Amino acid sequence: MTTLDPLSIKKDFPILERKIRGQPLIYLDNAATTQKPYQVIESIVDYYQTYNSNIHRSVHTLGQEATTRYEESRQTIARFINSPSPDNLIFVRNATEGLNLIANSWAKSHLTPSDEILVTQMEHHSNLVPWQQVSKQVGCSLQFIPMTPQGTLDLSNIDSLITEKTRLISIAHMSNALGTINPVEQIIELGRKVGALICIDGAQSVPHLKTDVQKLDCDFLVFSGHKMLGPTGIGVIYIKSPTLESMEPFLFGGEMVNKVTYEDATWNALPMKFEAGTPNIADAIGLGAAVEYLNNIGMDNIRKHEMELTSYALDAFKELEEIEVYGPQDPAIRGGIITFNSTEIHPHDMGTTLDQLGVAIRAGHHCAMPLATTLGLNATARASFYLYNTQDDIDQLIYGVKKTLDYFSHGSRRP
Ligand code: C6P
Repeated sequence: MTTLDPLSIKKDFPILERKIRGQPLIYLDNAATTQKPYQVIESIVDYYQTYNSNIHRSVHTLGQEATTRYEESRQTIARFINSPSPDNLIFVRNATEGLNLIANSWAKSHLTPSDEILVTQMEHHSNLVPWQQVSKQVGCSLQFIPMTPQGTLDLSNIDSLITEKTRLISIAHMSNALGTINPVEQIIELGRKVGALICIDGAQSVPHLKTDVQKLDCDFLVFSGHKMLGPTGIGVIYIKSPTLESMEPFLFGGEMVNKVTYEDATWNALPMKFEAGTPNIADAIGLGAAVEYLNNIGMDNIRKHEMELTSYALDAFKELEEIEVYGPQDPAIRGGIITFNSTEIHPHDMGTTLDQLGVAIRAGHHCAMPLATTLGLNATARASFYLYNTQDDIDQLIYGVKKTLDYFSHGSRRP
């Protein structure tokens, strides 16, 4: 039995009281972005209403309060992922910017033409395109861990893929397009044997799975605040020492400097060295509030709840013969993401028709076009869950899918 109460959690999310086309909103697009509780919204309002100020600069009271709250938020997030120090965390705009920071500040200066970067066939564009650019610029090669037809990683030839040439392995912990939870621990262990650095794209995993960077022993971890109840425009990158200290910044300007002359400059202490210009103060504080909210519920409870929802949804979809569900069938290696298609209906039509019933899902290639091509698909429909979703939400989804199938197959009345 689940140990969290989604119905009482729902009450913390004002948007979930909304009606869409006269129907209660059933929000199942959490892999794209999650909704925000009062606690997060109020923390942002509180910053702007009571202590709005720039940070790390001003000696006045507001400046000190804002600096304290910004740095407290960094500490809260550092504890959340068990970082050895808050100084290993850099605030960025989102996971995408975090990956670009690694590409520009580490990969371009540390890799050579004989090196290899290893990713998987199921990466989001944000964990693929930056590495394509690095390999073009440096002349190194980009390798791919293939997928099985079930949407898991095919590790049967992994020894020939992770070799002495592999300098960086960058993989999604959880696929946004299939929900697959990848065996990152096993891949990290293999990477360590050949001295490769490991980057984990935690955009889909950090919001849903308890994450311990020391236990994982990864070199880089990136994630986005907006997918874990926090605001948009704020993300985090964790970088392990001493890799962090070996990196040069790629954004230059105010706040990231120590001493500046007309000719040259030296860099500020970590992590400010990588946070050039005025940062996104309000949203960094909002992300701290989001992490406190998640801590209060408990990440293990969230995972358990999502596994139950996923099993329930997988069973319900099995009853629909016209629907194919992609990705692993075992909820133990799958997050709360159900990607599905019908041979008869374009996923955009599915999404639009479900919207008539108040059910919000995503349709498209989910920013993983090569993965869709590998599966021989242009687009899929995707429902994704979070802590406030209930079995009733899934019932409404299934009802909507049935109505849509009925409407498109038999031309019956629009739902
Ligand atoms: N996936 C989705 O609907 P940003 O946009 O920077 O916050 O996150 C990028 C990103 C990186 N990796 C993975 C695995 C992701 O899922 C995402 C974002 C959203 O699936 C928006 S495309």
